[in-house]
Amino acid sequence: MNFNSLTTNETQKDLISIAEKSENSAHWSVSEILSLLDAPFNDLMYRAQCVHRQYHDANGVQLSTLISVKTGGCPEDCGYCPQAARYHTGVDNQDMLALDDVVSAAAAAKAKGASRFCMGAAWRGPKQRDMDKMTEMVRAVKALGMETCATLGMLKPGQAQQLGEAGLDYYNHNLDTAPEFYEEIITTRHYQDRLNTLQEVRNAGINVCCGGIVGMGETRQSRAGLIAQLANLNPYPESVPINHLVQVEGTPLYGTAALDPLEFVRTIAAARITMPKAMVRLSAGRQEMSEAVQALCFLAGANSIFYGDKLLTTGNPETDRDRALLDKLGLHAL
Ligand code: SAM
Ligand code: DTB
Ligand code: SF4
Repeated sequence: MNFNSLTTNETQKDLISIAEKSENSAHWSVSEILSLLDAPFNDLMYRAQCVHRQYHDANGVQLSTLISVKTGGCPEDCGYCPQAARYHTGVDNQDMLALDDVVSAAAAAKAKGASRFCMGAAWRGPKQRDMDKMTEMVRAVKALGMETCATLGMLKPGQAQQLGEAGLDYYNHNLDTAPEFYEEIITTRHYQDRLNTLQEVRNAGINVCCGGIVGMGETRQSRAGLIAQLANLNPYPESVPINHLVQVEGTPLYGTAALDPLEFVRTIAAARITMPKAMVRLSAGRQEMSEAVQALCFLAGANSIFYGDKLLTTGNPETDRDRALLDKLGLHAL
């Protein structure tokens, strides 16, 4: 399907048939998603809004707060990441946070209006002693009445189940990019490793939070390839974080040519159309984004953000600023 060769009415008809298809969670080819990304911007946004309003509160935004429970010193070589030990980024290898500190940060996030608390660790994957501490943290945060999320790297058989038994609601594990571009970004693990962990999470009955990063020098085709991978997971993830690369000095991806912000917006719209029931999170990169671009992301179907002054090691807009933006746009916290 080539949207550029169609009249506006034909384009809209085709976009509508794509939306109908998405309801049935059918298989998405990379070229179908590329057609979405290639569509006239207004048509794409219109379609994304139609899907969004069919499945979600049109003006609701879910707020998740992040904490890094184990920062730096990671053995992996992810080209975007300031926490990889091998890059000189000024992020040091730190000890794991104490339980009390995590619980008080979660309580503070709840008091500011966050509904979910996501605990991240700079590991290839957790060791058994880490699992003991993590399950304690999950239990304690859950006891505050918050949704819990963790992102700890690759999981071995049985580990997801332990987290689920402790009360973990979501596990975040990103595919990051399309399979063909993956090896240019990460060599210390494979795409299939990521898919295996996602399957462990599914089998344990934990909600899947899985997305990727754009702005790493990938092509539009690779952005389509990432969305296809996510949309074709069966079932597709409940939560889809779309991160804009935060360029950190010292990482291999520092200095990558800037992505046109409207490409980011298009990627959000494609995620919304192909994964209609998912919460699509406008994730990393908001601090560097104008309010106008963020507003377009919400219009494209993003309905979740990271809320709190920090992501894991890099900055995020101040909560007061975010509150002001939500107010200005007439959006409310879910
Ligand atoms: N170590 C675990 C792992 O990689 O699965 C969990 C933490 S890791 C920091 C979580 C995710 O953060 C990565 O998969 C990546 O998508 C995202 N991320 C890391 N650095 C980033 C950056 N500079 N810009 C945007 N997203 C980033
Ligand atoms: C996700 O997709 N994005 C978050 C969260 N999951 C863990 C992480 C963003 C990290 C940005 C770089 C940093 O702050 O270190
Ligand atoms: Fe380690 Fe995760 Fe960073 Fe990769 S993204 S270097 S696995 S902390």
